Amino acid sequence: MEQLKAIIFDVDGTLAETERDGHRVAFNQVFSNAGLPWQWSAEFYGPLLEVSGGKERLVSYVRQYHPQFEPPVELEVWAAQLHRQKTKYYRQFLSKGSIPLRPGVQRLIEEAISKDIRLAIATTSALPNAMALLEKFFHPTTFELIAAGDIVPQKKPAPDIYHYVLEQMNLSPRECLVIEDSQAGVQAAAEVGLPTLVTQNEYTQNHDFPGAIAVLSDLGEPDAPFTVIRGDLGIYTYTTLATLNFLHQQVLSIKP
Ligand code: XBP
Ligand code: MG
Repeated sequence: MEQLKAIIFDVDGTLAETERDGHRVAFNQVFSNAGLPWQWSAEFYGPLLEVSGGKERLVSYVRQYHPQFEPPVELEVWAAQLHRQKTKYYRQFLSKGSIPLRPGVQRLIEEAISKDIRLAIATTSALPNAMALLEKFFHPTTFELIAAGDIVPQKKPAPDIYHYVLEQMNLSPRECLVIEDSQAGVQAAAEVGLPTLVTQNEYTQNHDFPGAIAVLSDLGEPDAPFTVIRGDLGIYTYTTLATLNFLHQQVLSIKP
C-alpha cells in the first residue's frame, strides 16, 4: 500500500497571503516609479490573477487594458525589466515582516519534519520572491526541493512544475499530497495525477476546484478550526499529519 511520503506546497496564497499586500503593492510601486498612471486596486487585481506569473500577468494586462502603450523595447523584454524591479520591492516588503504565514502552516510543516515526511515547494513565483518568504520563516533544510518560476517552460495551470518535482524527487503521484489555493494550481497538479487539498483565500473563494480531494478555509489551528467547504474531514477540525493521512487514504481508495 502506498503511504504518504511527501507534501508539496504552493507558495502564494497557500503559505501566505502574498498577493494583495505583497505582489500587487510592489507592482504599483514600479508603475509609479516608471511614471505610469496605472494602479491596481485590491479588487481589480483579483481577475488579473487568472494569469500565473508576474511577468506574464503584466504583459497580459498591458495587451488588454493599454493596447496603445508603446514600450521602449519589445513588450516582453520591458515587462521582464519592470518585473526585476518589482522583485526588489516585493523582497523589501517581506523583510519588513508585514506578511505572516497562514494559519496552521508552520505547525503542520514542523510536524511533517518530525515524522520524516519529505517536503517540497512548487510555485509559479520567481525564485527570488519565493526564497524571500521561505528564508524568512523556515530553516534552509526544511524543503528538499524548491521548484519555482522559470525553472520549467510553462507555468500553472500547465503541469510542468509538478512533473518536475515528481521527477527530481523520484516520487509517484500517489505517494504525495499537494496543498494549493487556486484552480490553476489544482489543475496543474491533477494533470500529473497528484491529489490536492485546497485552502482557499479571498481571491480564490469563487473557484470550483474540480478534482480537489477537499476544500478548506485554511489549515486551521487547535483554537481556530477550519471551515470545511467541501470534502470528508472526519473528526478533524484542524490539519495535522493524521488529517492528511486520512485524506490520502481516500485518494488510495480510488483506483488509479
Ligand atoms: C502565484 C503567481 C505568481 C505571483 C507573483 O504563484 O502566479 O506569479 O502572483 O509572483 P503560486 P512573481 O500560487 O504558484 O505560488 O511576480 O514572482 O511571478
Ligand atoms: Mg497559489
